[in-house]
Amino acid sequence: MSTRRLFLRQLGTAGAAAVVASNARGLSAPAAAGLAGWNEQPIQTAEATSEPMPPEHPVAAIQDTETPEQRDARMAWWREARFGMFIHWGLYSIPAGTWNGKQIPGIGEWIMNTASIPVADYKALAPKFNPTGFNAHDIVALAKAAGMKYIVITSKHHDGFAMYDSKANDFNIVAATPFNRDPIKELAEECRNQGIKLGFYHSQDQDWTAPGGAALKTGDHQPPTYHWDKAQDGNFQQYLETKAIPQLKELLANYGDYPAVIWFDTPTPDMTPQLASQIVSVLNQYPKLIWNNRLGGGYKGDTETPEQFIPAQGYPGRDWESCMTMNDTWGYKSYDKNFKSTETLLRNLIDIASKGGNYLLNVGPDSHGVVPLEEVVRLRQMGKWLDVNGEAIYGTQPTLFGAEAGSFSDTEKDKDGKPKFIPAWDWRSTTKADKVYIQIFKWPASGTLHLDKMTRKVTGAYLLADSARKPLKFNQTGDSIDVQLPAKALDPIATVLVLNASKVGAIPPS
Ligand code: H79
Repeated sequence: MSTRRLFLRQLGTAGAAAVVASNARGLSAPAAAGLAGWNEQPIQTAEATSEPMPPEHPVAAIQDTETPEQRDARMAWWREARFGMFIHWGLYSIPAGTWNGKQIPGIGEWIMNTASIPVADYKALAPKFNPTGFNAHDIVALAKAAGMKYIVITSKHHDGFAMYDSKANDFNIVAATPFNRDPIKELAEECRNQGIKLGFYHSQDQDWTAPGGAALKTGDHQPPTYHWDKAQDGNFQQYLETKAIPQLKELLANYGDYPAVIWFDTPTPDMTPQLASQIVSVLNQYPKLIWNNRLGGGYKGDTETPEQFIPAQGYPGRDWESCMTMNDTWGYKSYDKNFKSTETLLRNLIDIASKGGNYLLNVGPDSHGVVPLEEVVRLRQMGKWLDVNGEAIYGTQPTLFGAEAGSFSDTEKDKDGKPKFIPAWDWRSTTKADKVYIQIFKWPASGTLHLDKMTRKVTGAYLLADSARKPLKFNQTGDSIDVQLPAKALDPIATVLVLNASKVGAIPPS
């Protein structure tokens, strides 16, 4: 089996329905150069279907044994949440994209790999790390002001540096830096106080400073390990048993009722079903825990994790979460100013909600522990919109329509030769038991919003941004409805129309 197929397999996506990706910049996914099949959308090919099924797991995961009701209960808060904050923060915020005077291309947290930095040189960053500007209260308050319902922070990224007080390995923020504080503990306390969930990103497979840890290929690094320093060589199983798993145990045990989520990343073929089972045995001891589809070893986890794109049609029947950066890096890079507009970020959130997914939007604090101002500004603007319109996002079900998201081109192909998905940005829709929400991006020039296939009987209409909730006139004939809107949009980005329309009042199909 090719490495690429193995990656798809390990992400649990092989054989699922083909969907083509788009994002609000109109790029087909994954847009980043050199992604080389990693985290690609599932592609149904003869090759994929003819492959043998994944091997039996020595240990069944909780997802394999729980009832649908237990699963619904376990996933309830996450499905309600819709919007979370990803925090990528670590030693890489010191070089911030520059090494030996050279700007290093690519994502900032990959600098050690991309610039082939020797282990000893990278480890020498730790004594320089003293992020006294870090304030857990302010970051949690920022997430809340943005309307985010959970935070996922890097407890250890691929560089192997633990951002918490680890007894299992001393390359960590308490033992190896002058800072001598545990930011994860501080965040856990603040999240508890401010009523928001906390999850931990944990790079279980790649680890570039621990002997035996894996490395994905970049540049001219050589197979089979793609290491660039002898200090990285060792045994993967030993790495797991002496570092990754002991650290996972610490993370699960030492922070009270958190983590609510463990966010694994970049499984490699090293993570066999047997080795992954050792991790699953640990996870199974935390029956409320949610973990993603990136453990490896063929485990599907709880969530699909499209990275830097929004799937054209979501993942019907699966929980999913699009993670994205605001600029072009996860870890802080001083010179990356390519920030998406608040309009794009809000459209993405709405687009994702309309397809039944969550948006995990990243911030990359700098080496002082401070969130860049551009990110703060955008998050606050998103929060303002959500203050007014949040009920059209949180706890909603996907659209009853579907065609509004866009369509597959007759002529343009994506890079796999499949019809390209061209998103449309007129409106989106979300649903609740007694309401249909229409998030209008492009205000109709006619002053009338027309919907086909409105399969519920509408009993009232108003705009969320209208505090008086003035009833709007509408005319419904069968499943076709026209709503008379005011002359101008109430919000420059998205004005939300509410249609009172309950499931019970559904129009019988003619
Ligand atoms: O944590 C963030 C990324 O660091 C991590 N996942 C998100 C959430 C991630 N790791 N790997 N990848 C994403 C994709 C791998 C991309 C690669 Fe490359 C392509 C590795 C080598 C070629 C990008 C380009 C990174 C280095 C060069």
